[in-house]
This record gives sequence, C-alpha cells and structure tokens, in this order.
Amino acid sequence: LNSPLELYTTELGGKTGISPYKIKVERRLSDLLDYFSDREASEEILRGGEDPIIYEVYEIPFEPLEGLLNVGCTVIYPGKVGDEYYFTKGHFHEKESTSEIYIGMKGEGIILIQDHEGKAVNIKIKPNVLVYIPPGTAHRTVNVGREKLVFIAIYPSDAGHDYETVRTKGFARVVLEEDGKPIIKDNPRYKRE
Ligand code: M6P
Ligand code: ZN
Repeated sequence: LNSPLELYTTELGGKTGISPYKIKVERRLSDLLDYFSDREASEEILRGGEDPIIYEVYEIPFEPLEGLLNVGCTVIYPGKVGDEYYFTKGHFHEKESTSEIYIGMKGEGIILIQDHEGKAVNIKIKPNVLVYIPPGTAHRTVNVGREKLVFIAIYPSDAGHDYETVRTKGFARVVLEEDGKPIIKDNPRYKRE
C-alpha cells in the first residue's frame, strides 16, 4: 500500500484507466453466478469451457482510515449473459455515511443506484460525466455499449463493501437488451425488505 502521508500522482487514460496502480482485481463469470438474472445462461457459458472476464478493477487503496481517499478504475467488458448486459456486483458501503464519485473515461453505461427501501434511480455514465453517489445507496455499473466501459472511482478508504445485501436481495432494476437496445426494467426477482 502507498503511505497516506506521501503525495502521489497517477496518469489517467490507457487500458487500465490509471497508471501506475497498486492492485488489480479480476471478476469472471464464475464470481458473478449469484448476480446475473439468468442462471441457466451463466451455467451454459461455463459448461462450454469459458469463464469470461466481466470486469477488472485497478486500484490505489489505503488502509481503512477516516479521511483517506481510495482511487480505483473499473473496466467493464462489453457483453451479455442471456439478455442482461455485463455489470459490476454492486454494493452498499459498510460505513453508511460515506459517498463516492465516479468519473466516466471511455464507453457508455448506466449506474443503477438504490437505497435500502428499494427507491431506485439510473444515471448515464460516459466520458466527461461525473456522478456523485450519495451515502446509503447501493451502486452497480452496467456496460450497455459495444466497447469497454472505463470509469474512475474515488471513495473513502474506510467505506467498506457490503456485497451480501445485493447478492441476496438483488437490484430493483435490471438492464436488458431488447431489439438491439438497452432497456431498464423492474427486477421481478428483487426482494424488497
Ligand atoms: C468502483 C468502486 C469500487 C468497486 C468497483 C467494482 O471502482 O466503486 O469500490 O470495488 O467499482 O464494483 P464492485 O465492488 O461492486 O464489484
Ligand atoms: Zn462504492
């Protein structure tokens, strides 16, 4: 990890969005089996001997400590599982008071944002768009384009990721391809609290 007392710079752009970075995380279809709507379609792909990369995250993280900011860059590949576009797992922050900034770099996508009651909004992300994600909301990014979707994230290092809520309850909305275009629908499998 970088020392939080030392200044750093990183260059924006290129395949990894930031360079240099400290950590690379790779998420494949097998890591996301509980997240995509069409389980049968997921298993079909895996049975075919493929386990495609869905997204990568390049990070410059600090230890969890109030006042420190992590920087990450997420690269979501273009693709679908069944009719559903590739996306990130999505998460609430464990520390409820924390917010986050996303900045679009390449490609186009939709950020699904919802609170614990399931009140949901969707926001476009593309180059030169900055999105402020308020505290207490889950956020998932969906790549609806034909190229990789690249965006920068800036968030408190002590925010923490709560994946469990999203894994077990799902998102209120899904983004599907219909007639070659993305449409946003209510998720029939979403478990409202
Ligand atoms: C962004 C940030 C990260 C997050 C990543 C992937 O870069 O929000 O904190 O880890 O996207 O999203 P997820 O953790 O939901 O898979
Ligand atoms: Zn977050």
